[in-house]
Amino acid sequence: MGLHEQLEELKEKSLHEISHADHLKKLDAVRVNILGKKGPLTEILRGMKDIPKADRPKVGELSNRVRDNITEAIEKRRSELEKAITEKKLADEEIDVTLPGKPVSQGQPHVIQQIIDNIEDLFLGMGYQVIQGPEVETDKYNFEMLNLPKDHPARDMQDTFYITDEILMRSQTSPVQARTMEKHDFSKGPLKMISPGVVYRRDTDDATHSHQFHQVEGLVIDKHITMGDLKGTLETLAKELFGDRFEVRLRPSYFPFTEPSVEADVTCFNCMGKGCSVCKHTGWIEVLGAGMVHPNVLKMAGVDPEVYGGFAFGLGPDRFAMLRYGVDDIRNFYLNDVRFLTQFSKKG
Ligand code: 2U9
Repeated sequence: MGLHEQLEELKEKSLHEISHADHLKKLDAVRVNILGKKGPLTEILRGMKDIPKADRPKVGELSNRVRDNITEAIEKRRSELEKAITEKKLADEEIDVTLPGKPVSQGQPHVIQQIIDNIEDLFLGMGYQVIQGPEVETDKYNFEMLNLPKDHPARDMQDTFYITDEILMRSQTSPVQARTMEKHDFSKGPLKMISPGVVYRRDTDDATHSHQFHQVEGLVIDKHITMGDLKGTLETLAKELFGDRFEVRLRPSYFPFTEPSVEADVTCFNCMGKGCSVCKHTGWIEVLGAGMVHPNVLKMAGVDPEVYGGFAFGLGPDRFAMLRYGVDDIRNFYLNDVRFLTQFSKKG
């Protein structure tokens, strides 16, 4: 058989193999087989030396055409196979838009955090800063700086988790205020802050006690701050948090870090002041403690009590939440049972 016929036959055979290659790897193998160095095309071309010189250009031209035809056929087949792969992929991934959706359950802030968020929003709106601090504290900032020296009987008021003699789990958020007051540059203006956070006490957990709970404390230090400013601030807090019809009354009390000290009651939300079992028939519910910052506390933070003064208050969001939602066991807030927590979902 002449080179001419061999080339024609190779072309036919190759085109057949190419059209029957049913995936890309096979097609590639076919390509290497036919067009490779050891392939039949190279082999046929080697035979060129045995034909008359005059015939060589024609055979050369034909062999080029055969090579081009084969290459073209391979490329065509490759794009057909690639297209089929893409089509199969798309068919496999087809989404049935008529299927019902799977519900996505969305989380929400913990009920205590919701209350803290409300309080933060209110005070941020009145120009206060929200400042957080360490939960592991030193004796100095948790007690000493708050007018509770080592031998002070009021230290017995709260049992504390000590880590060493000097390091402890904070029993109040007041150390955050002490640290901030110490750093504050009063020539630049007053200090107005609240410090929300978790505090720790060595209590045995029961329905009304938890060894871990939350506090939000507030502090304002400036020239000419009076108890009237304190009462006005607490009234704004009560009305914003509970509603316009709520009143605040102050009763004398004692805290080592404030003098004078007060306890603040708000109108009972249950009977609106008429007297009921929730407020033990007084018409009032105790919600926070407060007072004018003790001169010793100011002095220890490097603030001159002759020039500056201020008020401070402390409240417990856990107690707020218990009163507001009628929760009778504080431990519910820390068990994190979703059946309990989702009852406070704002999304319903
Ligand atoms: C500085 C000076 C004074 C913060 C205050 C209270 C009164 C208070 C408790 C109420 C219930 C916290 O949640 S609770 O356990 N707090 O009664 N806290 S005055 O006084 C400060 C704080 C910081 C530097």
